[in-house]
Amino acid sequence: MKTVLVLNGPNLNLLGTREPAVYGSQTLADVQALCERTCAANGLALDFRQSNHEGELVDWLHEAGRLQAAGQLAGVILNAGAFTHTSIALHDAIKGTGVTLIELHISNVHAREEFRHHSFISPVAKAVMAGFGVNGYALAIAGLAQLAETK
Ligand code: CA2
Repeated sequence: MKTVLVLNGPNLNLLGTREPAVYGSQTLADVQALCERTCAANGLALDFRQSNHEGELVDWLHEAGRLQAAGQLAGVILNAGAFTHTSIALHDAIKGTGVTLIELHISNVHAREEFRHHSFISPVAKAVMAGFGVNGYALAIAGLAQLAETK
């Protein structure tokens, strides 16, 4: 059974505590439970993580590249939070590992402030998901499962 690695970046540990109009009222633990159910329904295992530190996310992407090369990983779903709009290091890590990655945002970043419109992740992502609320995590897992099947 292949694994899906779901990586969450800075401040996503605060999900459900503030800004419910933008991000909804579910917590990151609720999102993890949703991902567990969706992975199980698609015959996949789940590895779900969150970090506020850019370097830790880079290290996890390197680990993902090794696991994918070994045939153990279906791919990565990355909500890089605000690092989406700033991080050349994450761009380089995704490009350098060649990992299959879906960029995910809970909100529709293109309908928000101008500074959220640019992403360093999109050019190196297989696909981009934004604006479906936390249900986007389930949709991204289903998409990754289909990609893995057609390989
Ligand atoms: O829409 C998304 O998923 C974002 O990646 C969320 C990031 C934001 O910087 C991106 O532009 C879009 C922010 C995550 C912080 O989430 C919080 C949730 C509740 C309370 C405070 C922060």
